[in-house]
Amino acid sequence: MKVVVLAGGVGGSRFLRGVRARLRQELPDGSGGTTAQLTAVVNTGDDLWLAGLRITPDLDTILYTLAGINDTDRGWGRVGDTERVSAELAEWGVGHPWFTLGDLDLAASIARTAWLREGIPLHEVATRLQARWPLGLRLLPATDDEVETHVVVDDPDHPGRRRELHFQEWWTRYRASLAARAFVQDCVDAAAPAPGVLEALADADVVLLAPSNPVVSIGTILGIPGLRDAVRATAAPVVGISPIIGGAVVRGMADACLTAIGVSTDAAAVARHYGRRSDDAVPGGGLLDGWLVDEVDAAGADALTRDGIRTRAVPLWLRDEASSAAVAAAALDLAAELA
Ligand code: GDP
Ligand code: FO1
Ligand code: CA
Repeated sequence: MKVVVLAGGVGGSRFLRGVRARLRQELPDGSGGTTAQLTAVVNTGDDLWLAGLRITPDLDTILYTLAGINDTDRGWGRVGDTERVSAELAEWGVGHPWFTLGDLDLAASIARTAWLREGIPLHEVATRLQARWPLGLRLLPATDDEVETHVVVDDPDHPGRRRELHFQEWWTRYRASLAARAFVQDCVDAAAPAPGVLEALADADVVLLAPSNPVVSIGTILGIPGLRDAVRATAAPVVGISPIIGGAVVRGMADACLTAIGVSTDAAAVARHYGRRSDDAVPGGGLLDGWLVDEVDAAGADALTRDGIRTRAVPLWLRDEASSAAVAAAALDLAAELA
């Protein structure tokens, strides 16, 4: 069985850990792995250049989490990392005071940048970085091209004027406190899905939308030309998992992103934003055959099912590998019903 998951960083990695565990239980290969093939198509809109290095937060968060070496308290970077190099760079004013990279994390970015400078495309760089750990899945960037998410805000220094800043500055420096007027995918028109992405979607038996940020993670992946159409065209059922539980985000500031695009922070509203797959009225065309909501949101499930998105309510808290595997099992069961 071939499973493809569209994913952002934290929600994506928590969910992927469960999908991997579930596939190992359901389709064991006899030596602790699985006969299934799991591919994650990962958001690259958060990526940035910093101190001459290419930083890829969502790819790295998934890499470290699935390798079991992530810093769970902080939510990014590697466990037990030190920040000696960043402190030294700060003395020279290199980098941003609001964005600190650990030393081991910097090493990964130095390796990545060295390979990129040799002309090796990002998907191949990602393959090299992940080869070091037996991840049990394939991590693919959504695109090899530099398509960075920018946020249009009211300029805090010049009232009445607008300013465009990198998503990472809006998120990390301003903690999404500046009202977002729009999200822009810089240079998206010239971009293409990374090699392997369209093939994985076309060959998939199941496509899952992780409980990731619907705007700046899943929305950014789907904005790469050709990608949304490939999800719509796959013969596989497409099932999404709600990142919203009981009208609130579980972690992070995705509510600020949803508000900016006029979608309420509500599990059913996010499903309607993605749209029923056969619905051409949704901008870009609808995506979903199935949708998982948390039990506290069960009241809205029947209405969504009547509207053509088959919806199930199960506990959606990804507390640990077991709870995440249970969510993955529910998603795969729903997909099997829809196949
Ligand atoms: P980021 O790239 O690090 O911002 O992470 P993602 O885009 O992958 O995911 C962010 C989303 O994950 C947030 O909107 C959270 O609500 C969601 N999320 C985090 N933990 C959980 C969880 O335990 N359950 C569910 N359903 N969603 C979660
Ligand atoms: N988030 C922060 O809030 N502050 C940081 O200093 C920071 C550093 C950082 C370094 C590497 C990395 O891969 C991620 C990092 N993050 C940091 C997290 C990241 O900026 C965001 O949470 C995501 O990009 C949003 O999904
Ligand atoms: Ca992200």
